[in-house]
Amino acid sequence: EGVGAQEYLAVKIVVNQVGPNASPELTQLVKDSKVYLLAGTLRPETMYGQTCCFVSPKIDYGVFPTKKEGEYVVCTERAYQNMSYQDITPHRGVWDAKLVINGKELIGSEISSPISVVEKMHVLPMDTIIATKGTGVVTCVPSDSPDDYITVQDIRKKPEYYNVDPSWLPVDDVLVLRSAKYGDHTAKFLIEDLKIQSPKDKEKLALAKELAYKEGFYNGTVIIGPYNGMSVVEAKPKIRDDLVNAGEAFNYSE
Ligand code: A2H
Repeated sequence: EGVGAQEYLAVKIVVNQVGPNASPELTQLVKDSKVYLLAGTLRPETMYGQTCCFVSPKIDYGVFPTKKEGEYVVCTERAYQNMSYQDITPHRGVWDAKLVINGKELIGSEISSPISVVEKMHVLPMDTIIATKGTGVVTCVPSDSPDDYITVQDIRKKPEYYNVDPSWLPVDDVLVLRSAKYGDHTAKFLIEDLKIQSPKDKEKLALAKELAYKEGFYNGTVIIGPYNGMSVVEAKPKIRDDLVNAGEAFNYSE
């Protein structure tokens, strides 16, 4: 664990329909209740550009109750346990899951996030998700996250290797931020500039992530939505608050 607390935004992504790998229990729960994937992000200002959502086929997730009757969120037990001490869950210090599922069960699910420009999205696999960070669920913003961009590219190259139906892949990237250094498609710029070939190029991806983050935050401008034209520094808390006030996200720290 690092020093101090990291302020995450947990974004609630609606599961509309399960994919081909879902168990009968998960299928039934999604039919009868509201089930959300809980994506942990540090970049709320990019959420207009979500095009899919990633889970890891190597991670087990819990489907946990929220404070609302008949509503559930999917995340790692570790994340939910953490939340259970932040007055976010029904009972402090209680983290019993309704269901425990492997990430594979979720892949191919049909999902949506009201703030995203893309109406119908799917769940895709990301092997580099770390079980001990965030919620274990990563919402995909290929315009501004080098990790997300290269992961989608890799799946596009060899969908059969990933067991992904090509129709689940996002069509176009949605451009949301502009910077003088990297233009309107920061992730693509950095992936090409640093010649990153695959999600396994760890060191280069760490550098790309660092460069993207700094430029996006300090010199970025929003180019979409209600804050079009505003600096990222100004718009970031506004977009975060809008999501929280709409009930589509909540803050938590870890
Ligand atoms: B970010 P930090 Cl547009 N494993 O959200 C791997 N990556 C994870 C994760 C996990 N368990 N949990 C969260 N993340 C990702 C948006 C975004 C993010 C953009 C650009 C950069 C970026 C859309 N994906 O992250 O190591 C999540 O992706 C780079 C900083 O704690 C989360 O924010 O800084 C970020 O990594 C948290 O990683």
